[in-house]
Amino acid sequence: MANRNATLDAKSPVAYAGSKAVIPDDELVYLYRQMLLARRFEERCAQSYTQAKIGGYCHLYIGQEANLAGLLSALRPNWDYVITAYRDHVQPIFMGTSPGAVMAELYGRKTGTSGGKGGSMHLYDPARGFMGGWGIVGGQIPIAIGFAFAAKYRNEDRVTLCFIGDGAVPIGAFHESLNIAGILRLPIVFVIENNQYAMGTALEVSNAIPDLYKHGERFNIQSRPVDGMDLWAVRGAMDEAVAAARNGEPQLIESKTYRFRGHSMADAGQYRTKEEVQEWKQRDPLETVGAYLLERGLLTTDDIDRLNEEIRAECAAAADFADSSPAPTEADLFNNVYV
Ligand SMILES: Cc1ncc(C[n+]2csc(CCOP(=O)(O)OP(=O)(O)O)c2C)c(N)n1
Repeated sequence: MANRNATLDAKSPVAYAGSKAVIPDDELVYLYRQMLLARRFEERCAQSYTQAKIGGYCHLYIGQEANLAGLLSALRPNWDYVITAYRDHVQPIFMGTSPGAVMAELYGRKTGTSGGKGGSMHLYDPARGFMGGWGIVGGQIPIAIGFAFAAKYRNEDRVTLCFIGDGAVPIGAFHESLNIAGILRLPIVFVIENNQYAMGTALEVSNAIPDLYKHGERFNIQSRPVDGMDLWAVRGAMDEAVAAARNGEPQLIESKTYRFRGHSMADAGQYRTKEEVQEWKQRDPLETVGAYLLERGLLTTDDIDRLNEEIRAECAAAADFADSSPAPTEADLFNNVYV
């Protein structure tokens, strides 16, 4: 269970101070490796996109890895449901989907998670509980309600984690879905990943209530903000939220975070200053967790170098696998289609 420090006063900008005790040492090393894998995988995607191996849209998760590890590690593997929008490469990898299958999907190959017909925004691995990346802003939220309702209806104690961008909060489906979750007391955790921008639109331009967690309170959903650059804080908040959701109490977390790269590979980032990006990079979650592991003697710099080497090789192998995989055939066009 989480160690909640100080206060749960929802008005404080960061409700959880993030006690280090929420993550045991051996798990922390594992989570650091998963965060490194997410970062290096996305960097490999950027390279493949530049080489025109990946077509269409490509949204990278770089900078937000404390959310990935803090949220997903609080769930039951191969049991709980996870659903997100289009920034979706790293969640299935964290949940056990092979990086090769994810990269193959990005390359549009038959060996991809959606047979090469979904691409970057439509990864899918239901066997592991990953119920998809979805391209329509806010479109995943009513679908998440369906999973949470099904779990409750079938008397299964599965929790649904629904990732939501700050840009999806003004969308009607967000409010309708929270209302239903509040009425039916669904086992769901909504996580608003507030990375400050929806494409080039800053939070305060598109949201009348910039404290996004407050929307949950309107629907009788326990809600709190958390420092999304702090792995321990995210995990502490999520441990509590998951325990409550499994008891039939819907939950909402607003995680304040930042994406270091553009909205997508095609974004030149004219809407924010270099200084602002640099400021957030000072709080790079990989640096913070890495420094802590070194300081505690849980890893050495040699260990970290070796890990990086290993992971780079894993990502290069994923790209080779994608590159050498066949494209879908003409006949595949008619598979998985309702006629
Ligand atoms: C209904 C709808 N409107 C517009 C778009 C175009 N669009 C794609 S991403 C995006 C911004 C969403 O930002 P946010 O929800 O904050 O997520 P982030 O990209 O920051 O992860 C928009 C407007 C869309 N995909 N769907």
